[in-house]
Amino acid sequence: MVFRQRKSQRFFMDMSAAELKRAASAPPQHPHEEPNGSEILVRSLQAEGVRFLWGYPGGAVLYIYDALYKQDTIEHVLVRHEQAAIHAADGYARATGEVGVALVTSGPGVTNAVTGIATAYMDSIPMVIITGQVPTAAIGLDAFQECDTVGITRPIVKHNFLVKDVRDLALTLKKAFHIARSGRPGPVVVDIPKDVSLSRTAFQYPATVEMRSYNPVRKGHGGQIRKAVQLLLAAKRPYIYSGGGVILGNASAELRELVDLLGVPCTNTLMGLGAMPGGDPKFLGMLGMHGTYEANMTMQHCDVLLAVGARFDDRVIGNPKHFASVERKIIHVDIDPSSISKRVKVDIPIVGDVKDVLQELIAQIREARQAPDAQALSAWWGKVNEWRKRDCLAYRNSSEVIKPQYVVEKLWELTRDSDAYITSDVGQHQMWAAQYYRFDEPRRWINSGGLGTMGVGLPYAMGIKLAKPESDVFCITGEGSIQMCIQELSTCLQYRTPVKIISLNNRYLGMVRQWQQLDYGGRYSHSYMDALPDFVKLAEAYGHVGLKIEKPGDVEGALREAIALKDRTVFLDVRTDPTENVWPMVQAGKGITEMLLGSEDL
Ligand SMILES: Cc1cc2nc3c(=O)[nH]c(=O)nc-3n(C[C@H](O)[C@H](O)[C@H](O)COP(=O)(O)OP(=O)(O)OC[C@H]3O[C@@H](n4cnc5c(N)ncnc54)[C@H](O)[C@@H]3O)c2cc1C
Ligand SMILES: Cc1ncc(C[n+]2csc(CCOP(=O)(O)OP(=O)(O)O)c2C)c(N)n1
Ligand SMILES: [Mg+2]
Repeated sequence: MVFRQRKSQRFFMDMSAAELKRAASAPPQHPHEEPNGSEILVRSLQAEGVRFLWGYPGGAVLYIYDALYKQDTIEHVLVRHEQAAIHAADGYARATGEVGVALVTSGPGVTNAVTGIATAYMDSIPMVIITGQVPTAAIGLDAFQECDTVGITRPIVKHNFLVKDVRDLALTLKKAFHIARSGRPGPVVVDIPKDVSLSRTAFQYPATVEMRSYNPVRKGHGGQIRKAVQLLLAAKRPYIYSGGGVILGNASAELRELVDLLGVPCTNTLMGLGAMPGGDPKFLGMLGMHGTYEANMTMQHCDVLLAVGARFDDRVIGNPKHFASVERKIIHVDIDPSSISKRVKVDIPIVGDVKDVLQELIAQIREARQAPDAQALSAWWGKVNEWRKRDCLAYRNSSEVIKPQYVVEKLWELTRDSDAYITSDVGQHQMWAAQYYRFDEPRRWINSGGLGTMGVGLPYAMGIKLAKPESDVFCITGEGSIQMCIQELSTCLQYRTPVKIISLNNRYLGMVRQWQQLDYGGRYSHSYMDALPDFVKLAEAYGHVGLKIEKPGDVEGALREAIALKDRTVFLDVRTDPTENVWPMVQAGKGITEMLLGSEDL
């Protein structure tokens, strides 16, 4: 087997930002020549401190690939499908907080990337996607591999650029990185025609960038924060609902401090898990469609709700009329003014960065030298703990058939004290991972919430493992989802990114089957997975280890074996109960307290 000799991981990790910047300003190979657009692109990426790039070549980006060949600070990972390039860079961004960067060619390269870009957009992930374009003179002429990249991606990016002149390239890239990572983060596409990637000009990377029309607010309005403090201190039944914005804004420490300071219950959305420690007594678990009974009941019955970096998604509030049917005051902190009062009317809007705003809130509460009414708070906790007693995540384990919840619980037990990252795909397995793996830290739970894209799990894991070579990276998936990007097993081998795939194989598109059982009269239309491949052989064919697990008693041993095989990608084909459902569940159209807690509620 021939591997491309990969530079040692350490080499990249050891380079300081200053060294990367020095590489960017190194003189060109032919000093009499100005750099071409491709070299300018590479140097701009170096100036931004980019270490990894996921991509796939093609005609329109060959000059760029030539420039990549001549440098050695950025490691390019050749994926097997462009969708996976975007997902891998997206996973890297989610786990590290840095901008994820991907490179694809024009036409089919771009259209293959669309799902990845939309996935990142829906979850506000900072990314820069470089796309090749046909030469400027050929644009609009139905040229070979031409598509309107700017038009196709416009609704699924934070911003996009078509660079028509090489003299604009460095500044455009500077803007792209700035836009991607500032304010509400998001993906930015930079479309570079082939002639631009070849034309030459002087290179200077701008140190700063000013955009008159783009100035995201960081500091919250002092008066609004004061009002929020008064409301929180006067509350009898306060509740904090935090989301992906707290993770994206690196504000978990502030959230934890505020929760402790006020002594109030707190919930996280699917995207916010890890912001509060999973085992903290003030944490009520995830809320929403598959949230805990206590998290949803508390949402509906609180009198003051502080929403931080969360966008009142339909999966969270259920039927909006039911949600609005009770009186409560809502304080909403969000960096994007368009998120505020979008789905739910709020009383105190605070536009600003969650870290800045929470710090200010905490400072003002401390200054006020007041605490919420202790008696009222204790009565409120009494109610919350009553709801908690329902123990809604309890499930009946079995010694005959493997329960998916048991697999996730075991994984949590075996990895809770280690430096583990968990990715997932989309479906029932995703919900069980969210419910039964208790995330204690932010950026450890990596999944697609907004677009709900099957196929992300493996590329996410692969992207994270490259950045975190010492950490164990697990992908909890289903036999349906894993097949959407399974070709990336090949990339994992080439770049030596050993990940552990735990496929909860129920032989069904389980989440679809569950909806068909509950809402479509048990008519299981095309949700059964017949003719599945032999995943063990498939893993082996890709050069990895495959294990099939069929008995509950073998689960722990197999997980231990996979973890012990530190340097190997291991595919665990875990045959789980095909009839198991995700509980609790709020069915479509129902209010968030109208939950089904188990099959006995049917
Ligand atoms: C099968 C399936 C089932 C699901 N079930 C559930 C469920 O039961 N419960 C659930 O919660 N979700 C569920 N989801 C996910 C759901 O679809 C949404 O993705 C999720 O609820 C949105 O989370 P969020 O509100 O935290 O918003 P995010 O999409 O994470 O948005 C973050 C918000 O924070 C803001 N923000 C970003 N950065 C900052 C900053 N620095 N400062 C301030 N604000 C900032 C943004 O402007 C945005 O408004 C499910 C998804 C799938 C696929
Ligand atoms: C790309 C894509 N296509 C379709 C869907 C709709 N969908 C959501 S969950 C699901 C089933 C997933 O099956 P599997 O991966 O086996 O997971 P399970 O629900 O069985 O755990 C489907 C088809 C989706 N989310 N993404
Ligand atoms: Mg399945």
